[in-house]
Amino acid sequence: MFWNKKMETLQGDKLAVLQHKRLTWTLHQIDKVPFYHQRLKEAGISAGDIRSLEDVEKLPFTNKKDLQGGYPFGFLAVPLNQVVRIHTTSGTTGKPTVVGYTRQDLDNWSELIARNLTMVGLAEGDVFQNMVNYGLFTGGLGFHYGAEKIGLTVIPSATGNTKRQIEMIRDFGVTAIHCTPSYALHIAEVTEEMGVDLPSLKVGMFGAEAWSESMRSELQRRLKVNAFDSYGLSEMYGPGVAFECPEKEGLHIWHDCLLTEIIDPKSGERVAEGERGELVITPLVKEAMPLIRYRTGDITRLIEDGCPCGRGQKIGRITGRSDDMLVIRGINVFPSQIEHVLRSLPEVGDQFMVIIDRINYLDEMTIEVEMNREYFSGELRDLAKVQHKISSALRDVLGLRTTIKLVEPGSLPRFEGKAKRVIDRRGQLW
Ligand code: DLL
Repeated sequence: MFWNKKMETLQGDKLAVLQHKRLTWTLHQIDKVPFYHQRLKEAGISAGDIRSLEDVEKLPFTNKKDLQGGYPFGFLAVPLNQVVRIHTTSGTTGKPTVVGYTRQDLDNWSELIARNLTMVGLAEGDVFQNMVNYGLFTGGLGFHYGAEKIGLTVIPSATGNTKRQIEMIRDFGVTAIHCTPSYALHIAEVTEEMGVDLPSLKVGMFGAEAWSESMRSELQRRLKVNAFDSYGLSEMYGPGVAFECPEKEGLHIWHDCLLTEIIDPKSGERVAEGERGELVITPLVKEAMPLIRYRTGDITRLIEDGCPCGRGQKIGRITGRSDDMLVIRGINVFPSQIEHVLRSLPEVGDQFMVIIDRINYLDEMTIEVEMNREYFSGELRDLAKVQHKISSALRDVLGLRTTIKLVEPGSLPRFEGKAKRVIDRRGQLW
């Protein structure tokens, strides 16, 4: 099923002509932002120098720091009275990133969400529970309006009160849910504790944080849903940027609205075709906050080999962020690799927490792992066996020795939004 078949399946020259036309429009739009006006002047480039899509490489990058430097409204290309909504990202360091939307931006955003929901088979008659934060976080309102646009019955349940959420899914005959994968896992856990079935549920759309294939299998098994990965970032509207089709071999990134590149995060050079690197996006139709070559920090690869569903370009599942890569004793580790290993072991329960310390100048990684109740016999000998199994599985994948601390099921924190699973204490003095 398509929402906008023409755009979703546009290919070849027709697509390139449209992208180029929109890129040129974007370059005129960004020129209204003093930051960019100055940047392009310094780089000696004007919109006229971008004669083809390839020329985008001549343009300077934009990164999160630049956006923070423009706090609050320095990146708006339209007067504030044309901005009808503002979202911000929390930002763990420094000022939050502020994103403004014109009415047209909101329409375009809903269009992308509408395409995604239709792509996974949702239509009028489906009942959709949106279990993400409805505030400044883009996941709530973003999905909400796209879902209404295609006529779903939307329940804006937001986060919290998990038992009530589960009752609503059951009582309202909810067919589709949206939340972070960590919250979905918690929903599964509480549903099991309550001993209820959720027979109406068929689709789960999960995103806003990295998750793995093993987590997908687990969520599909425990919630009995068909689980789809959803990627997005506030700077590009929010969710809706890229989404899996039923083939589940990558996420379609909407080529008529977003121009993509993959670069080596260190050198800034483009990587060879199909190689993994940092995703850089130039949005092509953003009015209020146009950007050029925005460095997402997300690590993925482009998949261009054609999808049986007929839609265009895809990105691979995000495997981590260039800035959350941990360097442990010189070895690069992404938290998502740890998650993938842990979730593939049946002895491991629902949650884990990675703690990194520097002891006598050496990095030490301890992973607190909740045990699966079924394997929790209480026998010390069995525990040692499990500990050993987990640490060798991790050593095989990461090439690193880790200390595994098994903890009781249910004892680690649960998350309603994005999970925080790494505590890096190396920089701290006490
Ligand atoms: O997380 C938007 C969103 C809401 C996406 C709901 C999907 C569903 P931000 O808070 O700005 O926006 O965070 C964006 O989250 O750069 C990635 O690092 C990460 N991220 C988002 N989706 C995925 C995903 C929303 N499917 C940042 N897999 C991005 C891995 C993801 N990481």
